[in-house]
Amino acid sequence: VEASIPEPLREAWRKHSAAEFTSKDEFEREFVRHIETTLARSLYNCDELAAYSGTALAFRDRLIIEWNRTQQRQTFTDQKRVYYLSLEFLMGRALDNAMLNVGMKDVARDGLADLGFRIEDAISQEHDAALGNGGLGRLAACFLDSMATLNYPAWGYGLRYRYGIFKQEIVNGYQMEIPDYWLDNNPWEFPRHDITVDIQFYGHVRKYQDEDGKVCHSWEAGETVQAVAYDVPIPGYRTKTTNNLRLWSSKASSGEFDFQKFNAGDYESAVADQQTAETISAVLYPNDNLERGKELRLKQQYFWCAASLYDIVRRFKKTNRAWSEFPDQVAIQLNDTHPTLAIVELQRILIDVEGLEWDEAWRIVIGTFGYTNHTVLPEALEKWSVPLMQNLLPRHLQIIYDINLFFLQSVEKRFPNDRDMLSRVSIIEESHPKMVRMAHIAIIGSHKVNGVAELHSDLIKTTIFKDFVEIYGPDRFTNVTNGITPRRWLHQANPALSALIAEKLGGYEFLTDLTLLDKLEAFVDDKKFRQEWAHIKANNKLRLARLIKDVTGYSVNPNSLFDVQVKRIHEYKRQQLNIFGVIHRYLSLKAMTPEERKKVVPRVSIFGGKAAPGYWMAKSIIYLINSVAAVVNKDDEIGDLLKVIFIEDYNVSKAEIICPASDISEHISTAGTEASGTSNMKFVLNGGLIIGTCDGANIEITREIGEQNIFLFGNLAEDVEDLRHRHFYGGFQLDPQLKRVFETIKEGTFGDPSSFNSLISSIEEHGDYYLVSDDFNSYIATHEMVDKEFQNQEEWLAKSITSVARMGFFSMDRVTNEYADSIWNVEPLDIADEA
Ligand code: GPU
Repeated sequence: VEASIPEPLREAWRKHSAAEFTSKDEFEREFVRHIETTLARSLYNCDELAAYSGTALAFRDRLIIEWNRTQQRQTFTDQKRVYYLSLEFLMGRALDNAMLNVGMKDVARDGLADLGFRIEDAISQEHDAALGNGGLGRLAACFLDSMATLNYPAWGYGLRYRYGIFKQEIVNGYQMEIPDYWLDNNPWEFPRHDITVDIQFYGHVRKYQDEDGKVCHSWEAGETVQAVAYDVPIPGYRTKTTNNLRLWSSKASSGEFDFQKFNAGDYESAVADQQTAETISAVLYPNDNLERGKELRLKQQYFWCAASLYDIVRRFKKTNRAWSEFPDQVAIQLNDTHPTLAIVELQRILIDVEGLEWDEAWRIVIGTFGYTNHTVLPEALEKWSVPLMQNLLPRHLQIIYDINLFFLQSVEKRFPNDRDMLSRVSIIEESHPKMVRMAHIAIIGSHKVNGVAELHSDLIKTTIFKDFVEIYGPDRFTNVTNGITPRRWLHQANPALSALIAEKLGGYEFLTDLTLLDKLEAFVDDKKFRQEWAHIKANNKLRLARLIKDVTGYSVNPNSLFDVQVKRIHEYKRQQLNIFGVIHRYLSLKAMTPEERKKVVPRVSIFGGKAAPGYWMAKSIIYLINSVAAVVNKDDEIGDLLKVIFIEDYNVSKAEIICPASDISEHISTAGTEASGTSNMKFVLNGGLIIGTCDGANIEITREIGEQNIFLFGNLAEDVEDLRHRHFYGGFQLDPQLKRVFETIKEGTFGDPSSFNSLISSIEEHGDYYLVSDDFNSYIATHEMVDKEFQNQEEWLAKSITSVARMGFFSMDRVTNEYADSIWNVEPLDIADEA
């Protein structure tokens, strides 16, 4: 391709190709140029928001140059690429990350100072890109960071929601949802109006015979919507690789805006069609670990899968390879079952459009896909009603039936006369209406299925997917324990700690090889080092105390023990256990003499997290937390001994302030319910200790850091089923301390007790599904140990340092390399190798 362009032309391009700024002076020049021309402002009306935009645009220019080079290079070398399909990418802010990755943050800081701005003020102007709910979306974002850093040729594919996850406001203790319109002035995306795909819906299937008499199918659609690509550059840390996140936006197909209607004066209906098309990418569904089966959600899924596959197939076809080589060139990872339709769509393209035989096509499909499961909760396993699918995607339903037929025939051969097995593993659930089980398609159509922590991967093999292990053997199933990117979650969130570690280890190599942290253990007894460590934690707590003051108005004593639980509000994550524990603590404090109180470690219980708007129980938990806060925080008798804080609108940028500031954080899900958890890793990596159940990745964190460095409590996963059974058949005994907490609530101590009826009755009367009562005693006792151990600050510091030193395993880079080796079979490509 390159050689076809004449040398003089290439020379002219090279000469004028955009220059990258490399010095402070050049940064300032780029900054001022963008302020004055791109933004049409000047010295006189350049506020902090403009300063952010100017800086972002200067860095964006750099990224896009690297982006272009990366894409060219990846195309020329023509090696296998990874495509990460996720309905959620919880990216957070981009500017700080871009500056650190490019390595020019100090240059920008000095340049901005010359021009009258503090870099922190500019950074904090940026609106979070909040295209996700929680851990699943954040994991996707960590993947992108790590894949670019490790030089893997990789693309993310997602939806460009006009509205990301709602903004949470707390009004009179209740959660209110405010739309998050985040797209105005977003410098990080590049609209590609020339990259569009027409996506079909509805209609019917036409059967016909081709010239050779072969029976063929053609989907004659009833509606077409256009997908438009928006690209977001993803810089790696200190590498030339800048990968791409392609987000699809929906709009009316050019043919759809009905000019006839328009010309006839029927403007409203012409515009209405336009708007219907745009609804597809309008809003992110705000549920975490829950699927509700709404048609618009299915439309989103197909729209995004079909557009992405069209793009991937188009790229493959340019190479003129045989179809059989598709899996050698393309690995597609399904982030949960949300993109499962991509399996069906690829099979459809191969047989209906490209004319391959079924078996050959299906071999290609299986070779291409990998599926990651993120939950065993039954309410989160996706099922779509057959009539809904029949109507929206008639051809896909036929193909699903065929996949199922061939699959069940093969099962029948291996397990003759086992009808129960057939009905259990069938893609179709024989209910009314019949349902399509998406996880079954994902397993049958992938060569690897993985869970996200050891316990979780064992659970899927022994419970929900047990039959499939018998059918396929254990090799199709594997575990890859989650991780986090140390760039954002240590270096960016906790620059002082990162610098201290770098000083001790002689450089920042640990940011790309986190196992190097183990060298820190040699300094555990170094007194000065311990002091510096403690000093950094203290400063981070001050920073959080300022945030708390800003958003809640409450002043907290930064010398208190900061006890944090931030994550989506969910009964299985058990924020209710935490707040009941707080009430218990309050009652204990009230019962003490002033002398006894003097010995108490002051505590701040900090909560944060969003509830799905339709999740009544979760909203009641938030209301209880705020109601307890309102009473406790103004109780003069208690003062600093206990403060309760709910930080509204928990998001990625707040997490970056909260994680480095915890003394202890809570990861207290009912054993066997939290697939992995990833905030547990973020807190430990920042020197916080954790209290947790034997669940998800807590178990592996314990194995790595040592059980003397973690506060574990509660029943084990293997006992949960039995306990639940006993609640119903053995009589239910409420824990006496929890009983006292409930009585206090019922007396009206925290306001009208009827607001908390369902919270209490779910435990007292309805079987306590999440075992709050069973774990209460051990939870309270463990918190007493926390208090005691916190008083020995030297020991506490030793635990903190030792834990950080042993966290190397939880780097996202280890995760990415494991996927690359055991699922994708892809190799890195170092752009810098090229002249
Ligand atoms: N997770 Br399913 C979500 O955040 N949302 C979901 O809808 C589903 C799973 C989380 C798991 O709850 C968490 O344990 C895990 O660490 C995370 O995915 C990433 O694997």
